[in-house]
Amino acid sequence: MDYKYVLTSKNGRVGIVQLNRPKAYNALSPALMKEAVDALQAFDRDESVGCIVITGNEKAFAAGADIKEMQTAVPTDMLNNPFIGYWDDVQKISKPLIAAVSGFALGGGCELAMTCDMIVASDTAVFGQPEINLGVIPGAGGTQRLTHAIGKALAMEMVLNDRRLSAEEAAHYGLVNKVVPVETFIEETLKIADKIANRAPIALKMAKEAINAVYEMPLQASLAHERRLFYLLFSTADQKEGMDAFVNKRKAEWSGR
Ligand code: DAK
Repeated sequence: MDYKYVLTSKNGRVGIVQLNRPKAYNALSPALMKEAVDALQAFDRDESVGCIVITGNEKAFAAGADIKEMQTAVPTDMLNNPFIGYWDDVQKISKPLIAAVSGFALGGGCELAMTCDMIVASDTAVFGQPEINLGVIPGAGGTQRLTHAIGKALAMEMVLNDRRLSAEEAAHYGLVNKVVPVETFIEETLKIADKIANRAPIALKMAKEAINAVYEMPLQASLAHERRLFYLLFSTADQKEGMDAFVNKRKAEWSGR
C-alpha cells in the first residue's frame, strides 16, 4: 500500500507502522490518522502478523493532534469529522499493539501511545497532556487512561498544569513498560514484539480483550467475561497443541486455529 504519512514494514511476524510527518513532529492530522488506522487494520487482518508496533522517529512519537487543522473548528466540525472515529479504530485493533516512543508524546500523541497495549520508551521520551495551554482538555482518553495508569494526583498535575514526565518518571509511575537507550529503541521494542508475535494468536487476542475489560466492566462481570474467554480457548487447536507440547516436552507449533 502507498501511504503519504506513514511507513509500513514487516520484521518476521511483527508489523511496523511508522508515523512519518517529521517536519510537524508527527502532528496527528486526519489524513495521517486515516493512514495509520488503515495500516494497523491491514496488519490486524494479516495472519502472518502476530504483533504490531507503532512508532515515530527519534525526536517525536507525535506532538498531538494537528493544532493548525483544529484551530477554526466549531463543535459540529469535530463531531462530524471522521477523525474522531479513527481513535476508536485504534482501540479496536485485536492483536497486541506496542508503542515505541521516542521524543515528544504530547496530547493526542500521549493518548495514542496509551491506547496501545504496551509502551517501550527511549530515554529521551517526554509524555505530556499540554492541551490546557490551548484552552482545551484532552479529548482522546487523556483524562481517563492517564488516571488509570498513574493515579489521580499526578494525572491532575499533568492535565491541569502541563507537568511532563520523562521516560524514567513514566516508567516509575507505571505508564511505560521499559526505558531503553534512544539509539536502540526500535530494536529493543522489536525484541519484545517478536516474542509476543510468536505466541498463540487466539490466546493473545483473548488475553488483550480480558485485560482491557478492566476498564469497561465491574469486577464480577469482567471475571465472568474472563472465564468465558478461558473456556472458549479449550475449543482451539492451539490449546491442544500447547498442552500436548508441555506434556511431551517439546516446543509448541501454533496454528492460530
Ligand atoms: N500541530 C500542528 N503542528 C505542530 C504541532 C501540532 N500539535 N506540534 C508541532 N507542530 C509544528 C509547528 O507548528 C512547527 O511548524 P512550522 O512553524 O515549522 O510550520 C513545527 O511543527 C516545529 O515545531 P516548533 O517550531 O514548535 O518546534 P519546537 O522544537 O520549538 O517545539 C514542541 C516542539 C513539540 C514542544 C512544540 O511544537 C509544541 O508544543 N507543539 C504542540 C504540542 C501540543 O500542544 N500538543 C497538544 C495538541 S492538542 C481527539 C483526538 C485527539 C485530540 C483531541 C481529541 N478526539 C478523538 C476527540 C488531541 C488533541 C491534541 O493533541
